[in-house]
Amino acid sequence: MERKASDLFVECLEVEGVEYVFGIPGEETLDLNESLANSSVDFIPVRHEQGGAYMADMYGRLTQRAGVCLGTLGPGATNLVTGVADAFLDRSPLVALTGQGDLERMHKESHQYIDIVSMMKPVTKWNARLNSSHIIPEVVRKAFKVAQAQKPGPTHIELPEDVMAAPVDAEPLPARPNVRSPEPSAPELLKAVGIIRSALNPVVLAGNGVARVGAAAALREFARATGIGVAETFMGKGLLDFEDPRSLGTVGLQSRDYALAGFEDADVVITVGYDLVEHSPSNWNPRRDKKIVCIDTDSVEVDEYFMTEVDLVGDLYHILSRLAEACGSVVDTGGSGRLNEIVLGHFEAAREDDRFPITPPRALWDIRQVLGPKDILVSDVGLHKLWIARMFPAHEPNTVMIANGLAGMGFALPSAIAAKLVHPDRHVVTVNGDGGFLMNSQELETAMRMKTAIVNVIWEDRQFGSIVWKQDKKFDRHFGVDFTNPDFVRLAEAYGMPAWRCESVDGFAEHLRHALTLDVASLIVLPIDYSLDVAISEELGQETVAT
Ligand SMILES: Cc1ncc(C[n+]2csc(CCOP(=O)(O)OP(=O)(O)O)c2C)c(N)n1
Repeated sequence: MERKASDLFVECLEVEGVEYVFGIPGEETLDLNESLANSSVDFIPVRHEQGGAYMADMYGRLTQRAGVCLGTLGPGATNLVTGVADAFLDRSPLVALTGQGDLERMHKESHQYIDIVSMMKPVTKWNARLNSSHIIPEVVRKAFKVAQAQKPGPTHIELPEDVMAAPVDAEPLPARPNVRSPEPSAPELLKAVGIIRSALNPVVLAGNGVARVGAAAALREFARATGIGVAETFMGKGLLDFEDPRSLGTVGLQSRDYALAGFEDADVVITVGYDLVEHSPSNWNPRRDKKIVCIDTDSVEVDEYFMTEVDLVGDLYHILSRLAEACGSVVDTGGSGRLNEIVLGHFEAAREDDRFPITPPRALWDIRQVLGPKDILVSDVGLHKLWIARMFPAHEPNTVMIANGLAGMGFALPSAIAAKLVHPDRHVVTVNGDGGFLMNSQELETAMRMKTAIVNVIWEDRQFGSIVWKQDKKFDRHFGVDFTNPDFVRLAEAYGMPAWRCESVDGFAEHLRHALTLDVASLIVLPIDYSLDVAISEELGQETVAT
């Protein structure tokens, strides 16, 4: 049946199961937006394309189906880039759509034209210009297939205006579930079993990949069956319930984290879904003497500190289940609970900490008390992120959402909106610095309009806290990091949003409890005292991360 290319394009999105397109239309996306308006796909206008990209990113993280965002040509597309790059480094499936001028004006200087396909190349797994309406079914199918394949990430399609308005006679290709990963060969599995069974002090380092493919249950069973302790990266928080006796805590903030979780004494490290982009292996294998059994969904990066004995590439659930059976409880187990003892000890003690402005551990303690095990805490990027990553105890995977690849400020608010759309039945709370919050605060309007009842907590210190922390350590002073804030309560109220400023330490939990009963988004300003060093104790060593 002949129809407009943009109609066919949107039919292809429908076949892919797309629920939302987050973005801002432009004069060069008029046909596409009209086709979206006539479809089952919800177009969600956002207030900055970066916000739309972060929403698509979080939708992808939580569903493993590509989130879709849209910007027009030129400035709309350049505004998308940071969110797309975040999805790239955090391995989140996303399809970015950008408008473009007519094919006939791309060879010359013309209004708002820049080469967006080249610009998006380094932050996508694949991208293309749609230079003919007949290729729409293939291009859309490919964009989703590539974005959703392990390791997932963003793809990008550029949509020239004249192509989208052209008549076309084609049908969408059927969506297909992504191909299951291959099984490791029997010799590879046997080699891994041999290494694990003969290890003296094995430990597991589990990362984002496990949460991504929903293999936490298999990891828990592997840990239970073998008795081997599991340390988690920031993005792996909750893969084991922190109360699980095999949980060694969240590693990566400081030099002694790994030692205190048992890595110094480990002869074998089993990495599962571990991405080097989160934290370099030089931190836990400085002498390059660990035997590494690497379990991942795809062939791993080469790094001189990460020379693996055996790579088990494939379906993590399957591989972990096979290893759990084959390794049983015959192994010696390494790992040390010392990191957890120190960190959780401080966390527990914080319940009695009545200082105001509040200290980070007390604030986190209050949040943990009011959130259920499956509720979601989204962290922005800054010193608060380091506190959350290190200390906030998680029960389930994908309940503490941390951007740790690109780590861009301004992530929390827009992505929390998407988290609430995906999980309307769960509470979603964001913690932000006052620096990062203002980077995407315009999405408060989107939250109100979408009726996504998220609670935004701003830790207010009127500084770029993590930079202050680093400068003070390096130069004994800080500079270029102080600012003033708007009255955040009145800012939120201007959007029609209930908001409160905490005036006492007990006020925070009271406001938070109340906010979580509301069916609209809300905001809490919490004066924070960052004089307590996130390093907590000298025993934990020097910091080794950048926020
Ligand atoms: C978009 C972006 N710009 C700059 C940085 C570098 N950076 C990392 S943390 C930080 C300061 C964050 O300050 P704030 O949001 O107030 O949070 P706090 O550290 O005080 O908790 C900066 C500037 C970044 N990660 N992302």
